[in-house]
Amino acid sequence: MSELKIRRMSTADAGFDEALGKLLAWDAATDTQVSDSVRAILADVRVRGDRALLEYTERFDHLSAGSVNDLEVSAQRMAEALARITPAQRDALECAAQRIRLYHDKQVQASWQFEDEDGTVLGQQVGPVDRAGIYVPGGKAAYPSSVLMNVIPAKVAGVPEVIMVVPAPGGELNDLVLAAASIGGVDRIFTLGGAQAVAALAYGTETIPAVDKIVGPGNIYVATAKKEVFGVVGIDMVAGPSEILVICDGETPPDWIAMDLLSQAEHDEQAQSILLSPSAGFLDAVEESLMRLTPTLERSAIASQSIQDRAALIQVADLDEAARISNRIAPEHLEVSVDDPSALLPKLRHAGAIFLGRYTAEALGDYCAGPNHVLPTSGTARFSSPLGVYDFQKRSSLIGFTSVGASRMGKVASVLARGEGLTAHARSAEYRIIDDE
Ligand code: HSO
Ligand code: ZN
Repeated sequence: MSELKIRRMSTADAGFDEALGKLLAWDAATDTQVSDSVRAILADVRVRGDRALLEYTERFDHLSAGSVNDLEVSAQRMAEALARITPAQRDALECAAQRIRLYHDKQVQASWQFEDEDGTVLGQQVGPVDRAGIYVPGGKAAYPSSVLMNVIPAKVAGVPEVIMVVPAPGGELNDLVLAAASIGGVDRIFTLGGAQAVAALAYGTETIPAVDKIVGPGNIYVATAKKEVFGVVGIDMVAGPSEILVICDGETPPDWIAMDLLSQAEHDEQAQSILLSPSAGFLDAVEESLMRLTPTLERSAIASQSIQDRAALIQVADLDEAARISNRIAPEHLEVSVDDPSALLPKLRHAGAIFLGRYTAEALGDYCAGPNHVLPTSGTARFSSPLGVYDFQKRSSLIGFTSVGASRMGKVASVLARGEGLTAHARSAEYRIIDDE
C-alpha cells in the first residue's frame, strides 16, 4: 500500500453520529454457501463419525491417517515440543500461565444454601461441565496465548477432561501451541480442524468423545459450525474481528498510542482501532506516528489495510464526551491513557476489558496480565463478558422442604396450579398439606 490514509473525525462535525455508525458497522452476515457446506459436513460427521472425519482431514488438511487414533498427539510429541522451545519461551509461557491461573482462581463460584423460617433449604449447587473442547486455529492465527486463555479457566473450574483440536496441515504443528497446551493442562489433543472438528466435539465419534462446551476462535467455517451446534453443546461466543478504543488526554507519547492501535490492527484486515482525544495536535502526532511505524511491522500489509479501512482518529470536546462515545461503541479493549483513569472509570459502562493508565498497554493484557483475552467484540460488551471460569461452571438449584414448609407452600401452589388448569400439579401439592394447620 503506497500512502496510508487515516480517517479523521470530530464530534463537532455535522453528521458525526451517522459517520460513526457507518464506521462501526460490521457485516457479520454468514455466507449461505458457507452455511450450506458447514451443515453438510456436520450432518456427515454425525452419521459416519470417524470415517467422515478422516476423509475431511485428508481433503482439507492434506493429512491422511489410517484411524482417528493416529490423529491424537502423543505424550512423546508433547515432550518434544516442550524440549524444542527456548528456555525464555518456556519461562514466559509459565509466567503467563501462573498469572492467568491466579486471576481466574478468584472467579470460582461456590455453592450456597440457606434455610427459611420453616426449615426449608434453598440453594445453588455449582459444578464444572464434564468435558470441554477447545478449538485452536492453525497457521498464522495459531496463538499459544489463546490456548492458555481457553484452557486455564476450564481447569480452574475443575473440568475433568479438556480436549483440544488443532488442524495440522500436512502434519505440521506449532511447538509453542503444544507447549502452551501442556503447561495449561489440556488432557488430550487431536489434529483436527474446521467444521469437521467442531462436529466431532459436538456429536462425538467412535474415537472422539462428545464434549459439553466448545470454546475457542476459528475461521468463518468454524464460527458457523459453532453456531450450528449450539444447543447440542454450549459455546463461548461467536467472536468478530479484534478492536481497540483508546481514550487519551494527549499526554502519552504518540508513538506508544500509535503502536497500541497497531497492536490490534495487525491481527487482521478487519480489526478496528479508534483513538478519542480532545487534543487536535495529539491526533496529528499519532497520525504521523502511524504513517511512520506501520511500514516497519512484519504484518504491515494487514495492519495498513485495517488502519485504512477501519481506523479513526476522533477529536472529542472533553474526556466526558469520550466516555459517552466509548459506551456507544462498547469496545472489546478500552485503553484509558490519562493521568487519573479511576476518575473516568465510573463513567465507562461497556467494554470487554479496560486498561487503566499510560503504562497499561493492551498487549500486556493479551499475554500475561492475568485477565482473559477472549472478550466480547462488535459492541456485544453491552450484554456479555470476558471468557471466564463461569463459562465452564453450571448451577443446579436446590430445594428441600420440611413437612411444615411443604404444607404452607402446598396451599400457594395449589391455588396457582388450579388457576392454570393443571390438576395433577395441584393435587401433588395438596397431598402434602397438613389438614389441622
Ligand atoms: N488481542 C487478541 C488476543 C491476542 N493477541 C492473542 C495476541 N495474541 C484478542 O483480543
Ligand atoms: Zn492481540
